Amino acid sequence: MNKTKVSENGKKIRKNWSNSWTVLHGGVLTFHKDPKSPAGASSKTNQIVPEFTVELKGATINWATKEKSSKKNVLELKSRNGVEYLIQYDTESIITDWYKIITDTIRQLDLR
Ligand code: I3S
Repeated sequence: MNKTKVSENGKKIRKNWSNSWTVLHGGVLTFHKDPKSPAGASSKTNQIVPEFTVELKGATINWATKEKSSKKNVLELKSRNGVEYLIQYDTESIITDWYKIITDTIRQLDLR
């Protein structure tokens, strides 16, 4: 998916969209650099490098409004510690699946 951070502690950050492989495990969303992109390619190994993680406990997820991005199929993820991300993918069925699984995960974590 494509993702960018948009704000941190209420402060707006300049968008920097980049492509990543996304894994959800144990209530944590991890973005990995695409190993095929120059940023993800390692000189010695073929490993998929983790870029950053988002703890879903206490987070919120919504479809982003048009004002947030001109791209289609954009999700807005706000972490409990006040960092906001946009997540985007052109294939609607795939981003919709992510929306559902992230929503369900947040709900499950809130029940604990
Ligand atoms: O919200 P903005 O400022 O329209 O976001 C666009 C910019 O971040 C732009 O980069 P520059 O900061 O170099 O202008 C990005 O290339 C665009 O992708 C951003 O807009 P979208 O609508 O694609 O999220």
